[in-house]
Amino acid sequence: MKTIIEPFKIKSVESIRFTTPSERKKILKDAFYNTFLIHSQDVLIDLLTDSGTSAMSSEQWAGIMRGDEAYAGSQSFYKFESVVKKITGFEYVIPTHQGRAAEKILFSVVGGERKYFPNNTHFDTTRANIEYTGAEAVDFITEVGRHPEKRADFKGNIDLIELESFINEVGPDNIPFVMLTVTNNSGGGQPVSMENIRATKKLCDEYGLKLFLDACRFAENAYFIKIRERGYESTSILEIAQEMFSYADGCTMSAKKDALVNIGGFLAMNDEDLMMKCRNVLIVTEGFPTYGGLAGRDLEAIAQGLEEVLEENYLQYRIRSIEYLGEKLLAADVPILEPPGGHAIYLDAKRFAPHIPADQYPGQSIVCEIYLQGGIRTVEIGSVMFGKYDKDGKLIPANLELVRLALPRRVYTQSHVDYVAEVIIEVFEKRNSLKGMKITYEAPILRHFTAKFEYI
Ligand code: P71
Repeated sequence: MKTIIEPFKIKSVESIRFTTPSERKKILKDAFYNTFLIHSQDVLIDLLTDSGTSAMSSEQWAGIMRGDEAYAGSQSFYKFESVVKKITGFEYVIPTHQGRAAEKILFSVVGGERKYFPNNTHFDTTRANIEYTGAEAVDFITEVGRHPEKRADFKGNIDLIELESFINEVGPDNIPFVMLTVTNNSGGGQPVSMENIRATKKLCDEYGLKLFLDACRFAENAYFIKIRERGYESTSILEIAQEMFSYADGCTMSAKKDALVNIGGFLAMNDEDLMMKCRNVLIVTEGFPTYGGLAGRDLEAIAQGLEEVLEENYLQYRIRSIEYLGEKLLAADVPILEPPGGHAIYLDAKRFAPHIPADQYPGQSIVCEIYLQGGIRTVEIGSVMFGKYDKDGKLIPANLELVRLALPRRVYTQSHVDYVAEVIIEVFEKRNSLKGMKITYEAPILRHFTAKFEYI
């Protein structure tokens, strides 16, 4: 087989800025060792997130010019709505300015004290929006999904046995719906199989529960189903996505991922009563139902991006780029979460820096060293992001201590990825000199965005 190439050519470029190691030392200190606080001009390669960082196509930019900016009944809305309906099959589509706005609206309607929302693994904003209403967010990842070193095709699957016993324990009346995050971001960008989605739907039906998808990376999930699940080899990505959504009653979506845009999201569902309640919140918080916190041009770009993301050449290149980085790191014995996920490589900080205990945030220490070494910005997805405290103020660590290298879509080329691998391998070679860290400031909610750190 020949090299899988980027299925695009570059029309417009953006310079990236080189810094020296001593400059980076100062920059990192001034940012309190939190990569969210570094200015992007001080970053050479930005792997902080794949969210809102995609390169748009010339067709999307053309859509930006075509955007209809009417306050009500914009043409761009109807175009957006028809693409979302084609893919998801849901009756009602509510545009929002990003994924968490969809979550905020939905959970403010269905959440509240003594309510429970099971998921394979909630991402941080979903968990935060649920907990903000007083409800509880609970994760039921399968056993294999808890082990970064174990390979399996669908490590994003929800554990249906645990889910069922939980439903019986708290009672189905206290569960407004079950969620599945495709792909499972906090668990390593791992896909959920069609079989698991179907079985979750069946279980939900038995208890009269609804099922919602957190669909941010639905196309990457669909591609994994195509290449890994029996019976889908010759099914199109669109048809796979349609089947995935057919088992659900609704979805939340951050268009900043698989809709290949820089801003946007939506909420979609079949239940008319629920939609009306959500729409009322939308009008108060986001805007009129035909723009929902976005400009008409944003809706055009999303509509076009949702078509492009279904192209198989694109998804093959996308998934292969991540796998390529993973292979380079594995060849140098760098411990990563296996197999590589859909949008990112996750370093396994517990094995990378075993001398640093969880309450000294090994992932954060690795994140800092990667920046110092090569100007690459990554993010900790471990006890900084998901850690909690017990009543004595002792850290309850996250299940996994990970460092995420998220690849923006269509932005970096193979030589960028080669450079990233070289830097990570250099950091790994001097791992024994990595030092533990402590938090000197933290906000009460989503602390990772603004936390300040120091070396111990
Ligand atoms: C990611 C993000 C964006 C992010 C969020 C928090 C800290 C760092 C970066 C956002 C997601 C997501 C899933 C599965 C909902 C959202 C919220 N991910 N569900 O991975 O991954 O979407 O950002 O549009 O509000 O870097 P939003």
